[in-house]
Order: sequence, then C-alpha cells, then structure tokens
Amino acid sequence: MTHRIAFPDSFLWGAATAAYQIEGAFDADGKGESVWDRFCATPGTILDGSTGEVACDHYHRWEQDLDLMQALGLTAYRFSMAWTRVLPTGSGRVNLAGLDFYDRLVDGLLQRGIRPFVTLNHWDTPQALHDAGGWPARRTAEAFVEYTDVVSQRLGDRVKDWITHNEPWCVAFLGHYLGIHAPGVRDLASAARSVHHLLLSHGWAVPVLRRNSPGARVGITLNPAEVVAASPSQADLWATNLEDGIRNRLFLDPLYHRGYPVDVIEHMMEREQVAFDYVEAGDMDAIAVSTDFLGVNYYSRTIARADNTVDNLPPVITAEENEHTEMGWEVYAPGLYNLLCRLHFDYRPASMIITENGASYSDAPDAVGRVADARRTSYIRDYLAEARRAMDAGVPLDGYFVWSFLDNFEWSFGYQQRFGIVWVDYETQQRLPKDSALWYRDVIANNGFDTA
Ligand code: IFM
Repeated sequence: MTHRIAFPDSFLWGAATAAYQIEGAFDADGKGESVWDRFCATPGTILDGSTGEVACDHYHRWEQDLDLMQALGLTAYRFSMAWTRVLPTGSGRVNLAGLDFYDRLVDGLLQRGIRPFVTLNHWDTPQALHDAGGWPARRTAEAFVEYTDVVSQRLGDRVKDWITHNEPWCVAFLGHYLGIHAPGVRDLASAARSVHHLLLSHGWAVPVLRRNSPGARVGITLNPAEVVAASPSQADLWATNLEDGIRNRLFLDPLYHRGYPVDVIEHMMEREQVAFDYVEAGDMDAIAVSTDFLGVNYYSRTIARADNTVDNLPPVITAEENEHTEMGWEVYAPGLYNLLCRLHFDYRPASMIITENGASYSDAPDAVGRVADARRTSYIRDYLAEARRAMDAGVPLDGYFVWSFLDNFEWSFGYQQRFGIVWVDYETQQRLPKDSALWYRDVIANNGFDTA
C-alpha cells in the first residue's frame, strides 16, 4: 500500500553548494587567497592532490547552472560567498568585481523565481586573516562583521535569508585541532578559541544583517549529531556525553543562552589545559542573539566508543551497522527524526531548516548518458520521510536543501566523492542531472511523494 508524504505549501525545496567547492576561478578578478587555497597547495593535504582552482567552474558557468536549477523547480538555492572575492585580505579594501559577481548571481536567482540563501562563511577564511591570528584571535571576529556589513549593504535589499557560518565545529575541530582541514592547525586551545570567536562573530553579525537587510531571516548552520553509545558501559556513556558536548552542546548551549557547557569546559581545562581567559564580559549575551532559524546539516548518526580516543578528545566514532555511503557514513534516516526532535524540545529554535542532507555515491553516466543513482534517491526519500515525521511531532521545519546541487570538491577527499544530484564531468564541465535530480524535481512539483 502506498503512503503519501506531503509537505506544506510554504515548504522550501532547495539545493546547496559552497564557494570553494564549486566556483573555481581561484584568483580571478582580484580574489585574494583563502586558507583553502593555501592548504590545497600544501603537499599531502588532499587525498588526490587536487585543488578547488577550477572545481565546477561555476564562476563562469553560473547562468547555465541557474537555468538547470530552474528546470528542476528549485524554490531556493543556498550558496556561500567567498570572503576573499569581496575583501581579498579579509578586511579593508573592497574588491568590487567580487561583489558584482554575487550581485549578478542574486539577480539571476530572483529572475528565475529562486530564493537566495546566502552563507557568509563556508570555511574559506582569508589567508591574510589567518596569518594575523585567524579564528583563535578576536580580531577575526571583528573582520567578519566588517565583511558582513559590506556584503549586506550591497545585497541586503534582495537577499532575505542569511546564514552567518556553516558548521563552525568543522572549522574549529577539523581545522584547528585535528588539522585535516584548512588551516591545518593541531592545537586544542586554538580550536576552543576558534569556537568562541566564530560564535561571537555570529552574534555580532546578526544585528548588522538586520540593519542592512530589513525583514530578512537570519540564522546559523550547525552540523549537530545524534550521538548514541556503542554499548551501555559506563565508559561508552562517558564518551557519548563528551561527544554530545563537543559536537552539540558546545555550540547550541551558548547560542540558546545557556552559556558554555560546564562539563566540556572542565574537560578541556583539566585534561587539555585550555584556558578560557579570552571570554570577555558581554560576549555570551552577544552570542545568544535572537535568530529566526537554525540551519541543520545532517548526514549520519554518530556512535561513540570510549576505547578508541584520539588524544582523549574527541572520541573516535564508529558506525557499524546498516548500509554506508561511499564516505563511509552510515545510512540511518531515523537519526534525523531523533535529532530534529531533540533540537526542538531542548532548544526551541524559532524554526529549523535542513540546510544540507545528501549522500556520496559515484554512480556514473551509462552508455546513453543516464546516471542511475537509485541509492541516493532512496537515501533522500527516507530522510525526507523522517523529516516529515518530525514535523508531525511538532518540529517547526521550514525547508530542505539537498547537498549538493553539483558534484564538487569534497575538501580533503578532493574529487573522489560525489554528492551532487547533478553529475559533473570535470574534463568537459558538462552537467548531467542524475536520476535523483529528476526524482527530486517531481517531489518539488508535487510537494511530496508516495512511499511504497
Ligand atoms: O561537502 C560538505 C559541506 O561543505 C559541508 N557539510 C558536509 C558536506 C559533505 O561532507
């Protein structure tokens, strides 16, 4: 018997990308160097030795890409702006050519009836700012506000949905503790300082966005996890709580006015000698500024085990059951339901938007040019069904953005992972909607789908 999964008329159907992952044109028209430009140029950092120098060449092919979005019926598009296109060294001199690019992009979206969701920081911090201290330094938070001001003065009349940061956990912990993302730092104190200055810059940027973009909706995107224990042992429960603390509460608690979680702070202070002397009076109130939505990026649940720790923090995580995507991430759709409910009942964000969800599978075009990516379709279908179930439980969910619109540069994995609903041939730059894109087009057209 088929079962209809229907969404409200106002539900947003989108796709997401990020500047460094698709734009290419890494030094065009006055763009400055970002930490990802520098990181990729450092041997041994990227699995296949590739870079985002060309990526999907979206910088030059944006009109064709927007046409394809329109053909698929997307009602919203989430993209990030490259800070270094606008302010090549992070602050000071504005590069008008960079701003002009995003101006054209926004107009192109609006002309096609697609709502632009702008992410200001999707990880490509200006290298010059990093050289001057980077996210561990308060000065970078001030520079982020300057950048926000410049961008929103120019686009704030037309962009009405703003996201300050994408997944600050990744910037702090992958970039500054594990060193597997740019800027490649391995120091817990730097990670902790980065958390604070990323959150603080969000808090400072929100009023600027409200001033320059009247009537806009403003939020931040996190990558919270449903964390479950590998076993009921006390050690695994300890690891689970710590992982939940670092991945979720360290960000959510301050954003929702609870301050930093004491257990995580104590852990970092006692076990890792992190001093929290950089938190100044007024910072926690600034961070807890009221927002209109919480962006949720969710792919897989996290299973925490205590017996496999990396320098005690964070615990190494394994997901052992069920199917896995080519990233090695467990396919576990009920985790989305659990997470959305937890976020709603614990933190009560005004609303939530799934700003990323999707799967990496490398299914390629067959002889007649069809990409039969049935596993991606079934992944998206199952996760959407769980999102709808969460809405039935009272979660105020306003929209869904599939990650990603295009196959693209997957950070330290280079071009070895394909998350797109649209295939990209990196040799010819040809785009080819996969079966999942055509299925998604029908979902959008019908505002829902039938399950078997
Ligand atoms: O590609 C990334 C994206 O940039 C941030 N969220 C997770 C995606 C898949 O790893």
